[in-house]
Amino acid sequence: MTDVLSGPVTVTQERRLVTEIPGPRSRALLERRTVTVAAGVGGTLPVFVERAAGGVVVDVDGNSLIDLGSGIAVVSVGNSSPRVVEAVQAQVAAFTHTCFMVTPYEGYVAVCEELARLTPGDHAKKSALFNSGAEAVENAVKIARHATGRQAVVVFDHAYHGRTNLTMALTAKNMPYKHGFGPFASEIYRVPMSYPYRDEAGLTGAEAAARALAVVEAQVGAGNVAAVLIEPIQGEGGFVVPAEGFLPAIADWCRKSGALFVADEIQTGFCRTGEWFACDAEGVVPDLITTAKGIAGGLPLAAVTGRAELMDAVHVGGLGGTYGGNPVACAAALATIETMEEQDLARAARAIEATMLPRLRALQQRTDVIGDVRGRGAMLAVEIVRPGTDEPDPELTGRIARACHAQGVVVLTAGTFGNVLRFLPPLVIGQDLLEEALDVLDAAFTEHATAG
Ligand code: PLZ
Repeated sequence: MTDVLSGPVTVTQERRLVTEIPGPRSRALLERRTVTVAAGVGGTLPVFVERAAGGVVVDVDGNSLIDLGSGIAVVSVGNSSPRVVEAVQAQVAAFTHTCFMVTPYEGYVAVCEELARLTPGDHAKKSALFNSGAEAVENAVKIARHATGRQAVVVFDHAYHGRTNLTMALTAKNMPYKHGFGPFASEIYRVPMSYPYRDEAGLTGAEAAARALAVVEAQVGAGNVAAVLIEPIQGEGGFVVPAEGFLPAIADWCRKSGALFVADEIQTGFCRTGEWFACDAEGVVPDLITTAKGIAGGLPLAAVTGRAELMDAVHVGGLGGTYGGNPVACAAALATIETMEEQDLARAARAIEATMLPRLRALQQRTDVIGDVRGRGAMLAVEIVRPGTDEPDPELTGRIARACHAQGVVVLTAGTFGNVLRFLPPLVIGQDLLEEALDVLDAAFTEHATAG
C-alpha cells in the first residue's frame, strides 16, 4: 500500500471502513446540513470529507473510500496533488486577487499560452478565462454570436452544458436541471445525437450526422446557425460516445455553412479520455473549445479557447468578470498541466481503460442487466437495463451505486434516464485500488442484479 502526502500527513492508498457509512460524525454533520443548506443542492454520498489524496477520500469518521468520481472529473491529477498544493500556497502568499481586468498578472497569460499549445489545431489561438464550466459555455455562445452575426445555437439530445439560464436551455434533461426554472433562453435548437446503443443497429456516424443536420437545415436554416455546440463524449447525458465519423461530419458541415463548431470539453478535456482532448481521437479541430474541471486540479477555472480572429471579434470590454482567471486558480492550472505532462497522465487514462474495460465487459457477460459498456480512457460507464430489454432501470442503478458507497467506493450515476453508472477515477489512481473497486462493483451486481 502506498502513502500519498496530504499537507502535513500521509493518506494511505487503501479502502478501509471503520464505521458504517455514514458514521456518527457524518450523521451529525448531515443533521446540521439539513437545517441550513438548501434542500435543492443534491448529495450523492452521505459522508463528509476530512482529507483526500491520490485516489482516496477520507471521511470525518476515519473511513477511507476509493474515489471513482474525482469530484465529477475534476481532480484528474489526484486530490491535493503535491505540485498543485505547492503552487497554490506560493500564489496565495504572493497575492490572492487583483482582477485581471484591473491589474493583470503573468499566470493568466501563461494559462492562455498553454491552452493555445495543447488544444486541438495548430492555428493561432486566443483564450478568455472564467470560473465555471457554465460560464465558459455562455461566453462561447456570446463569442460565436458576435463573430458570426448569427443567433441560432444547435445542441443535441442528452446534452449537458450547465445550470445558468442560457446553459439550462442548452442542457437536454428536465429533471433535475430545468424543471420549474423557465422561461429559458431562445434561439436554441435540439437535434438527435449519435447514440450507438440506442440508435437503429448499423447507423454510421455519417448517417447519424446527416439525420441531425437535416433537422437543422429544415427547422433552423444553415445560414442562421452561429454555433453547433457538442460534447465529443457526452458527460452527464450518460457517457454517450458518438459513432466514428459523426463529429468530423458535423465539423465539416459547420465549415461549409459558416457556423462555428464548438466543442464542450469541460468533462472530456485534460487527459481524461486518454488524449489531451477527446476531439483529438478523430483529428477534429473545433473553432472554439470550452474547458474547466480537470484544468486546475480542483480550483475553479474555466476557459474558452478559439481561433484568434473569432476570439478577437468581440469589442474590448465585452468579455470578463471579477474572478475569471483568478491568480490562485491559474497557478493551480499551470501546476496541473506540468503534472499531466511529466507523469504522462493521458497514457495513465489509457491504462485505466485497459484495466477497467475488460472487467466491465466480463461483468456484462455475467449479468443480464448491463445493456452497454462504453467510454474512453478514464471516462467509462455501464448502462443498466431491465433483463433482456433496453428499457432503462434507474432504480437498480441507484441501488448498485448505493451498495458501492456503503462498501467504500465512490461511484456516480448519469444519463437522461438515470440508468448509467459512470467511472471517473483520478488518473493517478493505483492499479490495486482500481482492481479492488471493481471487485466491490462485481459484488454489488451479484447482490442486486439477477444473474444472466
Ligand atoms: N459542460 C460537458 O460536464 C459540468 C455538473 C454537475 P460547471 N458537469 C457536472 C451538476 O450536477 O451540476 C459540465 C459539463 C459539461 C458544462 C458543465 C458545467 O460546468 O463548472 O458545473 O458550471
